[in-house]
Amino acid sequence: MAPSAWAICCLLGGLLLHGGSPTPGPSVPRLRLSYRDLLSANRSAVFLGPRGSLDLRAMYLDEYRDRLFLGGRDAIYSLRLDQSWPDPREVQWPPQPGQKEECVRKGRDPLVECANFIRVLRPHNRTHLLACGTGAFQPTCALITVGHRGEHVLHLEPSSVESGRGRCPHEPSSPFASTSVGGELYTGLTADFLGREAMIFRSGGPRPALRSDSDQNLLHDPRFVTAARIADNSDQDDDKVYFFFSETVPSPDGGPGRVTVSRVGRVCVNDLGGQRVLVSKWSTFLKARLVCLVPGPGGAETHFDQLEDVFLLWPSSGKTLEVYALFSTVSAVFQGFAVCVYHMEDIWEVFKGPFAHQDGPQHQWGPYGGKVPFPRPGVCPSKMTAQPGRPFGSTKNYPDEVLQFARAHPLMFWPVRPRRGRPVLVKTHLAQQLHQIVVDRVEAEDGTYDVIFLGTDSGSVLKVIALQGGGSTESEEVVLEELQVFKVPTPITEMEISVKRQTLYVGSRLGVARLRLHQCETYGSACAECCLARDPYCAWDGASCTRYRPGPSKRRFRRQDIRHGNPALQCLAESQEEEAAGSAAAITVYGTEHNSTFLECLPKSSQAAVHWFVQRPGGQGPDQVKTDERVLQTKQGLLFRRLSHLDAGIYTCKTLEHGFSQTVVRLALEVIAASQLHSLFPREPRPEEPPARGGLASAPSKAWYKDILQLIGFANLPRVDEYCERVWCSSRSRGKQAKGKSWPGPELGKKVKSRVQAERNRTPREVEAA
Ligand SMILES: *[C@@H]1O[C@H](CO)[C@@H](O)[C@H](O)[C@H]1NC(C)=O
Ligand SMILES: *[C@@H]1O[C@H](CO)[C@@H](O)[C@H](O)[C@H]1NC(C)=O
Ligand SMILES: CC(=O)N[C@H]1CO[C@H](CO)[C@@H](O)[C@@H]1O
Repeated sequence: MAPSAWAICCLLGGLLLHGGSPTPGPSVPRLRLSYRDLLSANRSAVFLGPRGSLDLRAMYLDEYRDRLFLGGRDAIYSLRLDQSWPDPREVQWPPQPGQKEECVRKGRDPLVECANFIRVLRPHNRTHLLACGTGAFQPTCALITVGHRGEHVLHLEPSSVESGRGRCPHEPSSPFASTSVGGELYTGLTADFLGREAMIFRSGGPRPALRSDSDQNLLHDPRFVTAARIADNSDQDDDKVYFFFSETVPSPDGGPGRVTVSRVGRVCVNDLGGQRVLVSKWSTFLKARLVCLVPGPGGAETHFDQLEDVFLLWPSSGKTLEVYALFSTVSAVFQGFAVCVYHMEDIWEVFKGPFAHQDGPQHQWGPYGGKVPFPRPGVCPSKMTAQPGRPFGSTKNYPDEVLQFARAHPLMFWPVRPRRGRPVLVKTHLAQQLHQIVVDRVEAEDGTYDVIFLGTDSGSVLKVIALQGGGSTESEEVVLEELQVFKVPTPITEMEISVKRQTLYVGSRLGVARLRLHQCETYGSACAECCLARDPYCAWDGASCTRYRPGPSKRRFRRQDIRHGNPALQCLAESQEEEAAGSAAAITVYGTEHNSTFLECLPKSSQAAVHWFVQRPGGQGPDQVKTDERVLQTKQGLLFRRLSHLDAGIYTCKTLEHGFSQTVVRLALEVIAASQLHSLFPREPRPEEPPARGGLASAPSKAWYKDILQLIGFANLPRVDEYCERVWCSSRSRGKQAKGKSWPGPELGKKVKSRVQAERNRTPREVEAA
């Protein structure tokens, strides 16, 4: 049974997803790898903890110790990166006795809120980490012994447990950013029980704690995203901690309402606060707007104002840091995402520029035009300020006038504009939301590329390159792969890259996955397939698609063309060989007259256009297959709804991508006449005969086929879909790359099956059902 169900679900997949057109747009991932594809190819491995879910809230990648630390619900984990994955160590850290009950008594949710959700995991010194958790709405911190490099220990120092107020939010999920510098913890958070008192806070060292001036309204409902220490120059005294966040501020033109804007803010590491003004408060805090917009016709701009995530791309020596920022729109009309890149130099320039000034709440903002006191507000006490006769060695020596000015003018007038003035990547019609960004700068044969990894809300990672067009500002986007890292759809909340290990660590609430950045053999075993993939990590080495490593001397010519993906130039000799090999092998499949049949063709790339050709016995050269309501071309192959004996012939499925044509499969279709079949099957199939998997079924059953015909009614689409999913598509994906689907009965079935089996052994990739 089941042949027609197969046909229907493929038909639906084809029609619903593509409206019949075989060429999807460029922003469709060229390759989609399912959860099982990734596991079976050893591309990924997942750690969900002993209870099947970690409720992950924090992740710290420690490349020095070769360990990954995870903060979950009531527990901390340590995984080794250099040994077999994951070999975990676990420390249980539930709330203190009584805290959980108090949390419930205060009206908090016992399951979702009243536990110790670990949100801070930061280095403390060479043997210890600082960990802080929400402690069932009573934030708590402790030191965790992790041992020296090479040891794999993990335990909590009971004597170190103390209040974590200001260092960890009360809520398990409120936006939060932290970083540690010299044993001190910098946090951007809402620090009170009700989640209203937003601040930037520093604590944990010998110096007294420092916080934001709350009366000044320096931060408007901030959503902190990232915090990091950045050295502005070689003078360590000038080091600052930068915070990236969004705010909801009163309309900047003095009008009614509030708007969301994104910010970069900073404080000096050596800030000690003021002596009479701003005591125990930041005296060097400044912030500037980050702009990410697409200019439109007639000045209509599309703004991406909500900051989702930030990745700092540290340069090889001699260049400045680049800030990759992922934004979303706050528009109610449409959902869009953009990636903008900022040069640290441009951020510094904005902080050196004029301060923003407003004469009163109803007035417009303008550049401050008066005299700015010395030392310039926001400047760290350093060689610059400590001049002879001007003893400004500490912010405590700063004149009151300077501190008053800093208090009144925390905002810079100019916004920070992205490199090239526009996003490198814009995504507007995504079915998914984007939450996380990580970037890897990769050397390829024809230049350097930034490979962007984007974590979605459906448990997958998109691997994208953005190519800058020569001269023009437009960029071309290539979605190389979509990798379904988690089995079930779950938002990606953490992403860290280890360039050393060529690995991405991807976290969701459920757990964490280790994902290899590339697996070149996935693209196929032909030069053209490798070239069309346009993956900067991969090149054709003459025999296979392998990792490209730039070397000082080009030992061997590597074929790669990221910019154009043109295999015609790169793979001329190889492609002729491949084409010759392609025409040699044709798999025979059988169909029965008057029944439906299906010829499967699953190109690796979803960006290729598919064309079918047929060579009829005794006919002229191959003709393109004419489709009509009897012969349909779907995303998965060619469907004959009612086979005629004239359909017999050799069918070739070819793909066209970047002007390059490739043969995916050649199938010799033999049509068995209806009369002939009766002599083959004088009896009904025995009921105990199980239907074969992957479309190879025993003799058809009339009653069943009728059921399907009824279901075909288009009003019943969801049900048909569901039906296919359960009965047929799921078994199909188990059936892997079966090239021909037919149901001639047990005898002929065996013959086809053995061929298909051989195919399976050759191609490890699975393709998920539509
Ligand atoms: C999978 O990857 C791990 C780590 O890279 C390696 O140790 C292991 O041998 C691999 N397994 C297979 C079947 O390739
Ligand atoms: C790290 O800090 C802990 C607690 O302050 C201390 O006991 C330990 O000796 C320190 N380790 C090193 C290597 O300084
Ligand atoms: C639905 C349909 O036409 N099924 C036919 C498939 O072929 C066999 C053999 O000729 C017929 O018995 C079925 O009725």
